[in-house]
Amino acid sequence: PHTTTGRPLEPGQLRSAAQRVLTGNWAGASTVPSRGLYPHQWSWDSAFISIGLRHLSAERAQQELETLLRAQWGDGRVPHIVFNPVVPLDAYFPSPDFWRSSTAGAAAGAPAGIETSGIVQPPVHALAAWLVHRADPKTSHRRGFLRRVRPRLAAWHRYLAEQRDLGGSGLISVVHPWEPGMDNSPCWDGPLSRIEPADAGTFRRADLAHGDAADRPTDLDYGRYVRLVADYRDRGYRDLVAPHSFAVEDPGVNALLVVSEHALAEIAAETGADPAPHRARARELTEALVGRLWDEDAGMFLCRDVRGGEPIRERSVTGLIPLIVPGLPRRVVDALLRTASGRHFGLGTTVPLVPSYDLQGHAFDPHRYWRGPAWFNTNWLLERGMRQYGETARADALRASLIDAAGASGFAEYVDPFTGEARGTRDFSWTAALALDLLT
Ligand code: 9WN
Repeated sequence: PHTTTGRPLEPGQLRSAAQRVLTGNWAGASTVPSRGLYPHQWSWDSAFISIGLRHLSAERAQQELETLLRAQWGDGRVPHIVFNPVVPLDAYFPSPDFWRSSTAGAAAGAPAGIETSGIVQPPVHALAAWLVHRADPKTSHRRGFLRRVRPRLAAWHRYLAEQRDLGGSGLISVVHPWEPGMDNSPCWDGPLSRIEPADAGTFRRADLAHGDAADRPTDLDYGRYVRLVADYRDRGYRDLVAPHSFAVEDPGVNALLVVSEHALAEIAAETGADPAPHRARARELTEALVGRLWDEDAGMFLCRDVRGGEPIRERSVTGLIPLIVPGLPRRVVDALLRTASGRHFGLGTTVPLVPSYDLQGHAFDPHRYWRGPAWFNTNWLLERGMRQYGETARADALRASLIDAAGASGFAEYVDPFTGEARGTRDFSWTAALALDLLT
């Protein structure tokens, strides 16, 4: 078992410790986010994990993404969980018997031989596939990696464009708080308050067996998560048959789609296909993102409640993630950098890593999941964004903090933004993978 020293590790130690986590969490054809809390395959986790794995084994990194994409539905959606059939049903909630993808999702083209969830996560996959390819083009060519994943990635993006523009703005919407991957962000509190929670007696949370209840979403949150899934499932996981009761345009999710469209353009060019449609789509999405979600007064992007028709006035790290989008107006870049280091996020002034939520916000909690703690994937994205805009000193500082916090916390799922104290589960795969990526 991994021990937490509470002190940063030397690069050599960190590299072998990260490798140990990824090897320990490898399940044969993909990696679990964590052995206890998350014993299946998760969509955006696998994308981040493959970005680290590429430094250990190009073949495994490719397999990670291929396994996920094999569970793709006929309508193009990439499910947020691919269930491992040998894991007991009660190890994770909601389990396959709750989602019932192979039956309830049949009309949407859910695969028959494999159980998955029916919602999605942020589309980081094309970016990951491109980075994985570039790490070892020879192995990639030999295995026909890009040729095999390209049509699936294109179908995935097509699903989002055609089925998920619920606000009619050109941006995509998420229809469940699990979709943006930031489950209990205060951004969802308003839109979720309209949802009648499912009765707590009708389901059993498995997460509390592995995590401290004070670090996790509340039972009331879960009641609403369950209600939203049950409603979606009961309409056959179809998006356009009736309005979704929860629909939000999230800047982080849309930014990741932009970056993945750019990556898909590179993948198309590399495989002899036409990159132009992906470049055009990336441009359109970038314009819609800035036009619709940029908030000059906040100095950052805000989520938009599609049902209520209003911006959501909460400052979440998701509103800084668009820094990874290339070609933003310089005034937007400068404002994002100011906001990241200003009093609401405190980067490099009061905290070493960007917290998930406004340090000054009414709902801030340094321990509760996406309501304050610092997460490694969001900080990795910001580091990349800073570097792309020539902010080398800031990026170097963030990189060093991220590497230190990953090692000192035993590759925690998230950390207290002030003290760096480990919270959530340990030996968490994307923390290990992204630290490894930054070390390399
Ligand atoms: C629900 C696996 C996932 C991450 C998410 C994170 C958490 C799941 C949960 O774990 O969500 O999908 O059970 O809480 O919020 O970002 O992908 O690591």
